[in-house]
Amino acid sequence: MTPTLFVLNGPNLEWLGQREPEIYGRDTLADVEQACHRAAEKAGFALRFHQTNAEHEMLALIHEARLGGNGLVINPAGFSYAAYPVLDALRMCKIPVIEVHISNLHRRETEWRSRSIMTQVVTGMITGLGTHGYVLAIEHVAHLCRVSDQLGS
Ligand code: CA2
Repeated sequence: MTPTLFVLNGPNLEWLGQREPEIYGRDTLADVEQACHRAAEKAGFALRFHQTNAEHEMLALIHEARLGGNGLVINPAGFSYAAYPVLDALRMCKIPVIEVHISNLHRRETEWRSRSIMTQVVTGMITGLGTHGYVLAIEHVAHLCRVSDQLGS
């Protein structure tokens, strides 16, 4: 069966490419989705790509990924800072979870942006590499799946 990768996007990311291009670049979310589909296909994954502004929808998607997926790439966006139910759901994941932020959280104008609470439960984080961070995250999940297959785990 083809392994499935989930790419989940949090609040306001539907505005990507239309607001603050100096921070988030000019790619739209549709561009990101296309790039993720290409990277997933190349790595032999089926892809589920979603964006939601609703915390309960994000929770449902994380549980879907955790129960039926092989890897999760998530840009929690504004959920990164205070959404403890999202943190709890990510903590339950046994699959690789890569947190992606388009901007470099540590170079932002306010200190709170660098304090994602998700960091403590994810496999790793990519921040500041623009929308290319999503593609790199997919490639890394594919790498982890190959390694765990080789180990027979
Ligand atoms: O850099 C990222 O990817 C962020 O996760 C984007 C979030 C922000 O709250 C994080 O601190 C960093 C969402 C930014 C607000 O929404 C926008 C979306 C597109 C364009 C402009 C703003």
